[in-house]
Order: sequence, then structure tokens, then C-alpha cells
Amino acid sequence: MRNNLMQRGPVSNLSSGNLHSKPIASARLDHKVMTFMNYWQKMNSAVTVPHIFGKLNELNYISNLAAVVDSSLKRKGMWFSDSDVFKSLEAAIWASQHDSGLLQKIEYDEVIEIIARAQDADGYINSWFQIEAQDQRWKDLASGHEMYTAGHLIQAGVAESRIIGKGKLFDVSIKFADLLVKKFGGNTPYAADGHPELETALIELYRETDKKDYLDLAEKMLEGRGTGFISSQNTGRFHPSPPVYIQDHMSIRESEQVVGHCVRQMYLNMGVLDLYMETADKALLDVQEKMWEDSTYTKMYLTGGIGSRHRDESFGDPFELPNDRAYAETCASIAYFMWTWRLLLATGKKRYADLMEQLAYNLIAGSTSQDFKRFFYSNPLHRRADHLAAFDEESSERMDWFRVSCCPPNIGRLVASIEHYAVSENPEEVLIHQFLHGEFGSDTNQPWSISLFTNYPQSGVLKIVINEMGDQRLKVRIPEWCHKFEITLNGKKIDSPAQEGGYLVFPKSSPGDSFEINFTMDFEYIHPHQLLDASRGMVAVRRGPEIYALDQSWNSSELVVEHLQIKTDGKFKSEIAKDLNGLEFIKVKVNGSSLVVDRSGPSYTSESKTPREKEIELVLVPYSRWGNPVTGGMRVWIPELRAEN
Ligand code: FUB
Ligand code: ZN
Repeated sequence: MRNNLMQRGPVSNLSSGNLHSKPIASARLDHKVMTFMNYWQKMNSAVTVPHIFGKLNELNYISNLAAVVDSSLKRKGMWFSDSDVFKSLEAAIWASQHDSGLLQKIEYDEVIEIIARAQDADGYINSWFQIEAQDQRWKDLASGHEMYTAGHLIQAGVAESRIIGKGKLFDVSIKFADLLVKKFGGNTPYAADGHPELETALIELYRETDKKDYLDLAEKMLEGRGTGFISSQNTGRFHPSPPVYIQDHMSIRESEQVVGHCVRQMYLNMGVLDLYMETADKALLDVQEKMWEDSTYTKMYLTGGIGSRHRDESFGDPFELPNDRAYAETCASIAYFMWTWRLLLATGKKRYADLMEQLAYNLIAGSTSQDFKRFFYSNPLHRRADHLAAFDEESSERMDWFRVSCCPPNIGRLVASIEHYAVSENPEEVLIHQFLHGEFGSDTNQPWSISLFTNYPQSGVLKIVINEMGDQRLKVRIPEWCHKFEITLNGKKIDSPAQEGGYLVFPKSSPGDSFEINFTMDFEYIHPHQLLDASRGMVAVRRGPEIYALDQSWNSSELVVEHLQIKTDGKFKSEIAKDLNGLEFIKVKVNGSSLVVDRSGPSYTSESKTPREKEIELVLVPYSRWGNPVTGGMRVWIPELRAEN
């Protein structure tokens, strides 16, 4: 049984006593400060979420639902477009915590009314099937996305319950969930969706209602996967879905490698971890930890991107990580972040918090333009200035919308709830995993409250003021990139601070105590694994959690990124720069050279030529800032110019 119903973010009200720590009840970012995440969250509510609803209205997503009961309206767009309405509502609900006028601005009540009217008497909603093919319901489990879409509805309902209180959207989602239980639960024949998502949603609904039917159905769907049955339920109408593509090739208890469509694999993993968190079935956790290693150590880009193949939006082989052809969908890294949070809560292993930081400040942060209205779907690590997107490829430009528009609402919902992924607690400890400027606390029977002040990731200085603290010990993650740090307590240096599992452990604290930690942020070169062919002979630059990019916008217009090499024996010259919103960040100059390239003639010769080159200075900026305002040439991995022997 759960012990309280007070937590208000995603993954709340967990019941299992077998977790390392749980999310906290109260987290709030200060929107008056101009730090990267705080400003982004503020603009996400003020600009991104309203922009998304503008698109949902303009492009018929909402009227598709109205069309279910109004035959004068014509349905348009993808067959799973309802999912983006539901995901956007979830984003708006989390965002309404920081912008009280937002729900009115997006006409929340009216949209919910349209959804409620579209719901059939038995609880079913899916405007495509309701309008285009009533008789095809549940016939194309492999790619029809009916349960996937239901999952997003349920997640929005759960968010409504946690933030606004159980209202009409919650009721609609319960009605649909009950239909799913009736149709697919208990001893009924097995069914599950080719696009996982419903499983994690049902377990979140279980946490919100305590109704075990939802957990049981999720468990049945997860445990039955891996026989090829879902894959066989394919009418051919939508998308071919072979077993590996939809993770229906192997049981969740045996599958140790990430394969197939990246977002599907990540959403499936969220469901498996949710199941572990509620049942404490350790075998599930063990296999998921192996899968995380497969993904993070062999199939992930330095920026936190996953998916090296545009074809089928999929993982490639281990170490198949082409920089220019990177698929690296924004949704995939967002789901990776959400999965990794579950692993962190389950195990308390620091590596999970480190990865969440890497994902947040690189791929995810780079997904959104500085006007907060354009987004990357695909996030390459190398873009040639004369890049021409191929037919099978998502654009490597930030766009204000996409035909398949899953990414913008996903960005909206994660950024709107990001503060809930920063701190967790157990009866002995309060654990600070991510460094965000704001107030954090708990209202359990062990109340505590802290204020966190920081300008992260521009600076590695973190000040923690204790407002209230009982017997729990305060622990702070030492970031993976950090080689040196200093700590003071009420202004006095602590010489050998205690450490446990990569976390600093602070002495018992009293109200008014103030800890200051300075995680020294130096620039450093990062080298690829020797099996990473696509980046062999190249280096990348990192400062703190941020990976840097050589971006055309910050360099001379004569510079061609493919002609450049970097000298790793020189000094890093850092400077404060400002982005288009006036937010400060650190740019860096390094020595390098530009090859004098003759583009005419054949690509290959039998003779080895030493190209002429001229010395130049390269300017690098955080990957998250590249391509603002325009997308030109860019590369993360830069060929290293080695000193002649
Ligand atoms: O199929 C729904 C969503 O569209 C997936 O999660 C994304 O990868 C994109 O294909
Ligand atoms: Zn997406």
C-alpha cells in the first residue's frame, strides 16, 4: 500500500517499500532568476505550450476529436494525432503550476469538453478509428496506436488529478481505462500495443487510484510480450511492424539489449520499471540494468542521443554511431530520461543521475530554439552547411511543427515538470541529484525544506540553505565530470567531506545552516571509445555537464566546419557570451587550423598528400545553443591535429 497521496509530479505515490528513494512532495523553481532551466521552464509555459495549442487548433488535431460527433467536420492528419492532444494537455497541466492563466489561455475546459463528447458510451476514444474505420477497432495492435493513444490520455488524466484535482479529464481517462480492463484484463485473450506507453500510464493510474486492475492489466501486457503475437496483428494499413522493431521478439525477462524503434523501447522500459517499483520483482530490475548499460555504453551519442538509424527510427549495432546521420529523436532522449529516473529511484546508483544530467543539458536542451517555438525532431552531431535532408530523414533544422508531431508536446511536458526529477528522499536521506535554483521539501511525517541557489550549468557553485531538517542526512551528487571541488559550511571550509556512492554526505544540519559547494568546471577534451569508428581520430570539448559544438553561427562565415582541425595542445580561452534572450553562457576559443581544400577532382587518389593549412582560432559554444538563430554547419567531434613528431 502507498503511504501517502501528496506527491504531485510524474511517478508519484509509489507503493513498494523496495525503492532506494522516492520523489518528494514539493519542488518549485524560482522563475525570477535567469538560469538556463528556470528561464526555459518559464518560457515553456509562456510560449511553447501556447504555441503547441495554436498548432493543434490550426492543424485540426482538436477538431478531429470534435468530428467524432459532428459529421460536418473532416478528419485530417496522422491516425495517432489524438495522442498529441493528450500529451499537450499533460504538458499544459504541469505547466499550469507556474502560470496560473495558462489553462484559460489554451481553453482547457473547452478542449476537455470536446474530448468528453467524443468518448463512446463504452469509454472508447480514438478519432481515427471512430471516424474512418469503426469495424477495425483493436485489429491492428502492431501499428494502430490505439492503446498508445489511450496511454497518453491516461497520463494527462493522472496529471490532472495530481495538479488540478480529479476533474472531467480524469473521469474520461478512467472510463477508457475501465474499458481496457474489461476487454483485455483477467482471463481474456492476450493483447498489447506495438507502441508501448499504455503500460506505464496504467501503473501511474494505479498509483493515483489504488485500483489493482490497472496494475494487473499493465503486468499482463508486459509479461506477454516477446512471442511475435503483437507483431502478427498487423492489417498492413499503417506501418510494417516486425517483432524486433516493436520489441516483440523476446520476453522482457530475457531482453538485455535495446533494439528496434527507440521511443518504443524506452516507453516499454518505463513500464517494466514501473512494474518493478510496484512489485519489487528483482529479476525485472536486473535485466533492465543490463539493458541500460547496453544502451548507455554502446548505443548512445555523447549528447545523450539514441538511434543511429533514420530507417525505422531505430537503434543500430553497438558502436554504430554516425554523427552526420544520427537519428537521435528528441522523444527518445526524453523517454530515456524518464526511464533513467525510475532506475535512480529504484537503485540510488549515481550513474543514473549523471546520465539524466547529460541528457538534460545536451540533447534535450538543444531541441528547442531560443524563441521557444521551433524544435528538433532529429538531433545530429554533425551538420554540413550544404546538408540536403534525404527523403527518409527527419529534418535537421528546428521546425515550428512536424507531420509526426510527437516531440514538441514531449518537450512541453518534461520541461514543465523538470523540478520533480531533481531531488528524492528516503527515511534516512534527502538526495540532491540535479542542481536547480528553487525550493524543495517534504510534508511527510519527517518534514524538511531547503533552498537551493545556483546558476548551473554556467557555474558549478551551489548554495544550499537549510530551512528545516529532521534526522535525515543531506546528500549531494558529485557530478561525473567533476575532478575537484570545495565545500564550506556557514563560511568555514570542510576539509575531507564524507562521501558515499559518489554523493557528498553532509553533517547533521540545523535550520539556517548554509552549505556552499564549488564543483570546479574546467574545459577538457573527450575522446571516443576505440570501437567508435565514426569519431576515431577526433575529440570533443566538454565543460561541466555541457558538450560543446563548433557552430557556424559563432565563427567567421568563411569557416567551413569540414575543413577544420583542432589542436589539443593549446589553451582553452573562455569568455562570457549572451544568447538571443540575454542569458549568459560560456563560449570557448581553441587553436586549430583550416585545411585549404580543393573540391574539384576525384575523391580518392593513390598518393598521400599533405594538405596546406592555415592556423585559425575556433569558437565553440554549448551544443544546446547551436543553430540559433539559423542552422548552418556544426560538429561536435572535431578531427584532432596532432603535433608532428
Ligand atoms: O509513433 C508515435 C511516435 O511518432 C513515436 O513515438 C515517434 O518515434 C514517432 O514515430
Ligand atoms: Zn518525437
